[in-house]
Parts: sequence; structure tokens; C-alpha cells
Amino acid sequence: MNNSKTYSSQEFIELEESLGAHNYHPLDVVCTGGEGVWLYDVEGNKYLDCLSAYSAVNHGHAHPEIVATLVEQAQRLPLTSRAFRNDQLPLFYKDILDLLGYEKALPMNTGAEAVETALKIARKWAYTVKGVPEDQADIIVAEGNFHGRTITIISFSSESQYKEHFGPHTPGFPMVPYGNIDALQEAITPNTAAIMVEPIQGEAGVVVPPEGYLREIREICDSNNILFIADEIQTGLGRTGKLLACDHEGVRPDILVLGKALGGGIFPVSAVLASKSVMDVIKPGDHGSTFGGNPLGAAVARAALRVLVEEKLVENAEKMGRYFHDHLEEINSPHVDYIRGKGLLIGVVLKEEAGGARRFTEALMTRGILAKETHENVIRFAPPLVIDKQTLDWALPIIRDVLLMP
Ligand code: IF1
Repeated sequence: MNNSKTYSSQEFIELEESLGAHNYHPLDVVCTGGEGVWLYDVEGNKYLDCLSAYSAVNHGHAHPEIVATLVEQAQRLPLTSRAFRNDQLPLFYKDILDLLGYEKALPMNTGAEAVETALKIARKWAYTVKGVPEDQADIIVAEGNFHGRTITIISFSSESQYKEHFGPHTPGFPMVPYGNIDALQEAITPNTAAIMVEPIQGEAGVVVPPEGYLREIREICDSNNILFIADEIQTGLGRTGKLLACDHEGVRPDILVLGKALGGGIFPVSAVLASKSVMDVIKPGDHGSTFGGNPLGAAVARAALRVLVEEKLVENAEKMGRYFHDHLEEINSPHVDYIRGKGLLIGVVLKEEAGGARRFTEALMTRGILAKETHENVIRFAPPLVIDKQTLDWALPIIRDVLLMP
């Protein structure tokens, strides 16, 4: 393929399919541009993004202030490694800890890396502080969890496709049904280091636990000297209409894991936040990564946090999420079992007889809306938090037509 002519979507798709690993089954839309809530394909078609890169694009595509910060910092100093210090990381620590009310942060890049970091902190805390015998620490996880794709993390997945043929699996992660506090209580032993959950399960299909579940986890952890790890990589930073999804129940996890939107929809930035007493189990040389804490990511994350607050994206997610949810309910589609979620993390749960979610997301794509199915029968709607009422009023009649199709 010569580099002068432009290619059609089909040509790009064929090239990708012939040369790339088939680890995804994406919609056949070839994006070439994005701004705010809109994506553009190579033929110039415009789409409303209702996935936001799985909640990494809370700020909207190519947010000008975040892009400007990226460019400025990239031209000045993108990377030093943590062998040396830089002038952005301490300021990132201050910004994120002031905003979220924790004492210490450990910066990484991807969500999975941050989850692995949280697991290592919890295990070392168990051995060196709680007194659990070495190599005996358990971390309780929930059925339906999604925390990333590393071998340890998929070792405790309940999704067979994520773990099959990737063994042997990492031990030490007993699993309990999500939302069932009695089962959780039952699973606790003297060797339990931590309990890790998503406050709302994203990949499982936007599964909201019973009201009070997070508070009960908090109480169980307090009375059993166990760390509460909340994976807010997808639900955090405004997505559910609160700064953190844990805020809906006024609960503070001991270890908070953030990612995705922390990078402003532009750059991979993740972080683990904790108290000094927990975080200080980590000593120099215990843990790290080449890019973790790089000045470019730190500067971009600072801009992402600034924009989140200055543009009141959390409040907008609450308001627009409620509007979106209520109007989706009013459609009364014969295919829809019920609608769940909080803020702008919405799952439309289809009935078995609806024939699966994929045909609806493909129909939405032909009408200019990009949404992703999750677990066969759930359509996830998670647009950037900058979405406005006018855009939702444009989208809702289209969604209505699609959900009422035979
Ligand atoms: C894929 C899912 C979503 C996450 C939570 C940690 C991570 C994720 C709660 C890991 C990442 C992404 C990964 C991506 C698709 C997407 C996803 F469908 F896989 F599960 F969002 F629901 N904790 N979720 O949601 O963060 O390492 O990816 O930065 O792997 O297909 P990461």
C-alpha cells in the first residue's frame, strides 16, 4: 500500500485484520478524528461516542487544555525514569491527594499495573503489619470482577475465556458472589489481607451492588483488620455522578486504585492512593516501572484533574446521567429487561429473547452512535462527561428507534 493515497475504511479494516493479532472484535468503524463527544471516521461520518474508551475519555476527545499541556510538557521533558526526580510528579501527588483526601500515592501507567501494585501493597502489609504468615495472605475478590489482563489478575477472573489456557494461575484469591455480604463474611480468615471490589462492576455489565454493600464491606474490614481495596479505574473521576463511586455510600477505601480518565483521555496514567501507614510498607526498590511517574503523564494527569473540577464534570455526569437514564426508561422497549447504572455509566439489560446486544450496537453505529455490548445482552452507554442535553436530545430518538426495532 503506497503512502500517498488515502485508504477507505474497508482497506484499513483488511490491513488490520491481516496484520494484527485478533484479540478484539471491534465494530467496523475506522476513526480518524475526535472532538468532545464526537468521533469521525475516514469517510467523514460523525458518531456520538457512548463508550469513551471504556471510561478513559471522561473529558471528551482531544480536550484542548489537556492537549496543550501534553504538547508543552512533551517539548520540555517527557521522561526521566524514577532514577532521577522531576518537577511534575510532586505537584501531581499534591493535586491528586488534596482532591481525594489520601496521604500517599504511587504512580503507574495502566489500570492493571495499578491493580497489581495494590495487591502487592496489601500482601506486604499483611505480612509486615498484620502478621499473616509469609505466602499465606488471601485477598478476597468478587465473581464477575474485571481488574485487568495480567496473569495474576486473570487468575481470579470468573470469566473462563479470560483465564483459560493461561495457567498455571496465581493462588491466594478466594472468590465470593458480588453484592453478597454474608458470603464475604464467611470467606474471611485470619490470613485475609484485603477485599478488592469494583464499586460498580463495569465489564460484568454495569452491575450495581445492593445499597449499603460498600458500607458493609467497610465495616467488615474495620472489625477484622482487613484492607478495603476499591478499583475505581472505570467508575472513578466523575463517571457515576460522584467524584468516586464509593462516595455514593460515603465510604473510604483503604487503597484506592485509579486509571483510565486520570490520563485525560490522552495518556496512560494510573495511581494507587493510601494512607501513610499502608503505603509506607513499600521501601525503595520494592516496586516500580520505567514510565511510572513520568513528568509527561504527571502533567497530563494534573490537567485532567484541573479540568474535571473547573468544568464541573462530576456535577454534569450526575445531571446528564439522570436525564439519560430517565429518558431511556421511557422508551419501554419490548427487548429491554431493565436499565441499571449510576451517573453516565448506564447498562441497558436486554431480555434473553432480544437476540443479544451486538445487533443493536451495530444498528446504532449505522445511525451515528457508537456503543459497546458487554456480556452478550447488555448495551453500555458511557459517553464523555462533557455531554450536554442538546446532544442527548439528538441521540435519544435514535436509540428509541433502534430499541423498538423488531
Ligand atoms: C480490555 C473490559 C472495561 C477496568 C477495571 C482495571 C482495568 C479495567 C474496573 C484494567 C480495564 C478495560 C480493558 C479493556 C476493555 C475494558 C473493559 F471490558 F475489559 F472489562 F472497561 F469494562 N479495572 N477495562 O475496567 O485497566 O490495564 O486496561 O488500563 O482489556 O479489553 P487497563
